[in-house]
Amino acid sequence: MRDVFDLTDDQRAIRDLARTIAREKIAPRVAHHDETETYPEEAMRAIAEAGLYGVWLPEEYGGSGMDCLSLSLVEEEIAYVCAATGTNYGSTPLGGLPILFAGTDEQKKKYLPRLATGEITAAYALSESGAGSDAAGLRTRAVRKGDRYVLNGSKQWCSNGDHAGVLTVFATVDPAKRAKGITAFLIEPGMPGFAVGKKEKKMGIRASPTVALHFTDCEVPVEQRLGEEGEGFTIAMSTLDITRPATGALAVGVAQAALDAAVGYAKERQQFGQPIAAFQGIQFMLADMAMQVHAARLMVYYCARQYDAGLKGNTLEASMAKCFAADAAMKVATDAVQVFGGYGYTREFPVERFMRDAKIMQIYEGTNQIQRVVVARELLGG
Ligand code: COS
Repeated sequence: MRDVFDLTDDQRAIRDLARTIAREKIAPRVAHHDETETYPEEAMRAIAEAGLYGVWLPEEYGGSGMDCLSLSLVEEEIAYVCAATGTNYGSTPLGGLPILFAGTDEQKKKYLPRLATGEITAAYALSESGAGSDAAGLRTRAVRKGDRYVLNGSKQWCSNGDHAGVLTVFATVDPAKRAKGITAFLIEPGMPGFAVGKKEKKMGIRASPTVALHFTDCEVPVEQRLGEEGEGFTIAMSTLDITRPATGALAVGVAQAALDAAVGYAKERQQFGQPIAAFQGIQFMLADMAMQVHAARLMVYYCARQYDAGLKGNTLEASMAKCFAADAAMKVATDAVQVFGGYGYTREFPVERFMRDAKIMQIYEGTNQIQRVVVARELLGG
C-alpha cells in the first residue's frame, strides 16, 4: 500500500525504523552532545546496529540496495532530532559515493562493505581555506613519483574527518588546469604525512566534528587514486547531485521539528487569558511555516525520485531542493524561536538549537548563493 507521498513499503519501513531509532536512541543525549560539543558515539552505534548505513549502497556491497529517496528519508528522520548526528551520518554517503561511482573493483570491495555496516565511516574533503565556492581553484598538490603520488596542502571544514576510516580527498595534479587537473584519492588515517588538524568551534551542529586535514609529503600509492587523473571534479560534482537533496532532507527534518515545537507551544502558552494559538498573528506564522516545510519536502522527494528513476541531469533539481529546503529551515526555525518568545531564546528549549543548526544548511554542500548560480546557469545555459 502506498501513502500520500507514494512511498513504497520498503521506503516506509526504512523511514519508520529511522524514526524509531532517532526518537528512542538518539534524542535522549542530543542536548548533552550539543552542550559539550562531543561526538555522539552511542547515536552513531545505534544507526549502525539498525542497519541504516547501507541504504545508499547496492546489495552486492552489503547495502540494502535502496535509493536516494530512502537516504533522504533516513536523513530527515535523524535531523528531526539531531542535525549534527544527521550530518555525521551523511558524511559516509558523501565520502563513499565517489567510490561507488569511480572506484575499481578492488577499491569497492575494500571499502564499500565496511561502509555499509558502519564498521568504518567516510568523509569528503574538497574545500580549502582559499577554495570554498570556487572548488576548481583548490591548491592541494598531487605529484606523481613512480607508483605513488606525493600530496602537499591542507583541507578545511571536513565533516567527520577525524572519525572516518576512509577519506575521499580532492587534490590537483596541475592547478593551471583548474577543474581538469583535479584528481581524487582515497586516504586512510595513519598514512604517513597525513594529519588531522584543528577542530572548529561552531555555532551549530556542535556534535558533528568539522576539522582541517594536512598533507605533508604524504605518499599515496597509485592504487589509492580514485578514477583517472583529471576526473576528480566530475566525481565531486556528481556526488553532490545526490547529497544535495539529502542535505535538503536534513533541512526538512530540522524545519519539521521547529514547526512541531512551535505548534505545541502555541497551544499551551497562555497570554491575555487564552492560548497564543488563538491569535491570528500566530496562526498565520504557523501556516506559513507549514507551507515552507511541505514545499521543501516535496522538492526534496521529487529530486530524489528523479535520480532514482534513472533520469540523468538532476543537477538543477538538486540545487533547487537543497537551496529551498535550507532557506525554509532557517526561516521556520527563526519563526519558531519567535513563537516561543523569551523562552525560545534560552537553551531550556530546543528551538534555539534548531535555529543554530539550520544556518549551516545554507552554507555547507555549496552555499545557497552557489546553488542559485547553478540554477541560473541551468536556466540560461552556459
Ligand atoms: N555533474 C557532473 N559534472 C559536472 C557537474 C555535475 N553536477 N557540474 C559541473 N560538472 C563538470 C562540468 O561539466 C565541467 O566539465 P567540462 O569542462 O568537461 O564540461 C567541469 O565539471 C567544470 O564545471 P564548471 O565549469 O561549471 O566549473 P566552475 O569552476 O564554474 O564551478 C560550481 C562550478 C561553482 C558549481 C562548483 O565549483 C561548485 O559546486 N562549487 C561549490 C562547491 C561545494 O559545493 N562545496 C561544498 C563541498 S561539500 S561540504
